[in-house]
Amino acid sequence: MSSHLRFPPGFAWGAATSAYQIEGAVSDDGRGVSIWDTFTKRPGRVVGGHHADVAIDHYHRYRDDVAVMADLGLSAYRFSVSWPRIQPAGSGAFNHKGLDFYKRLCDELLARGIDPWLTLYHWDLPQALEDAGGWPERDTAYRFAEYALCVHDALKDHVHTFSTVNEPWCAAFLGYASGEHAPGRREPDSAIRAAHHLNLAHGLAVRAMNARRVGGCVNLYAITPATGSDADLDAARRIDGLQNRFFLDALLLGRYPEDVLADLGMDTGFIHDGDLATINAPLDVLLVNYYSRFTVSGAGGGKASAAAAPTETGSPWVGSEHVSFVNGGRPVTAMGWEIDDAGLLEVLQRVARDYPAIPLVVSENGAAFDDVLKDGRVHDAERTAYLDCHLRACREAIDAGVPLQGYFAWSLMDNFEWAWGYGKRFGLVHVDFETQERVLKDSARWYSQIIRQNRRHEPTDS
Ligand code: PNW
Repeated sequence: MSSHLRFPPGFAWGAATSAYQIEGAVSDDGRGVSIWDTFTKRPGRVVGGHHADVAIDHYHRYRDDVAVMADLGLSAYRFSVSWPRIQPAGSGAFNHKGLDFYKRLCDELLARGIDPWLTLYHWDLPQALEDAGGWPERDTAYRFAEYALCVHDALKDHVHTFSTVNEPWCAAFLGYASGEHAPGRREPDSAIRAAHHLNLAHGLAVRAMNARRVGGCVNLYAITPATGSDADLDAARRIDGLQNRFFLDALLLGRYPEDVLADLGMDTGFIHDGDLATINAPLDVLLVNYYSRFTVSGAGGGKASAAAAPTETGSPWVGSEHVSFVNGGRPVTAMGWEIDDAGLLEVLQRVARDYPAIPLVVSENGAAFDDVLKDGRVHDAERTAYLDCHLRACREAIDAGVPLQGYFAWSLMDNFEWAWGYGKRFGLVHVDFETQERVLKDSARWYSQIIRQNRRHEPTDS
């Protein structure tokens, strides 16, 4: 078994989740309303009309869930804090009961030797801030920095790494351009403003917190032109620009890519002098979420978006709506996402090559498959194969000199998969959404062995 899946001592072996996808308990202990609470109640927005009022009840079951993590041997757990639990109205009073939940969670993790990696924003904006205009409004970025400072001050002694905004691309373009995600607006120009304000929120928060260890998080794709034609090369440049460089260049170089701004051709008066210097705050680590590769064409003939949305949506590709996504011929997951571990190696090497040196972690990687629970087992060999080949890509990246310091499987447990509801299972751990019973899938057992082989020689583990 995988004898050469060997990683350097101290490598973070993790799994990831996010608050809205797992917690439930949407009215407990003074939590306010988030845009996902509102969005999921609107007809036609989420498959099956699913919402996450209960989700997988992690808010009440966190002790058992941490015990599962300990069983797996995880050395790190990446979770997010629900902003409306901490600040129900998005500004003004902080709710100590909300902070206490995350303190209890961190205490439990630390008692089990698991490092808490805290994400401040995984898409659950307080509804009151959306009512005031949401991410297209500059003020939201300032509100975020206040919230971040509060969480930091309350949890700084508990948390290993703070990260700011999970996947700003999704929050901006699925939330405000395609409308696939909350708040479900289809306003291309607002989405660009949202993207900038999410970047600004990141920079303001990093500077406000002055945390011991802080990171930013981006979701990166490998991108290939369908052919060598000028139209396809241009399509690849555009999609790479919007998906990858708009965020990487801002966070790590302190500028927006000129070609992307030119493609957009919009008034950029909302980008103030000094914003990019703020955004380019020094980071200790970059969190990279990686799932797939896009093959793109400028000649038409493909789909309007790679991640086939389950509901009626617009295009997330502001200013490049003509680009189409074609079949790259690889096997796909239950999401229809092509499996391409070479893309992960490519993405990691690209960041290491094109940007100032910064430690990296793969902060999400994983796959949904049509799991079957039978006799207390889930034989998800496809997921194991997915994790195995992507971990090999991580190993190759390290061999090639990429400063990769950890890997977080998405996700620890089956959960609420956004616009897809409960129909797509990404977990290492199977969850019965009626009884809330947790069962380790075969992939979890396999991952656990890999972790144990690697951690055997760690000083802290002996
Ligand atoms: C990420 N797309 O979401 C998120 O960080 C997780 O919360 C989520 O569960 C996971 O990946 C699996 O989907 C994405 O359409 C959602 O390109 C949609 C897209 C990408 C990432």
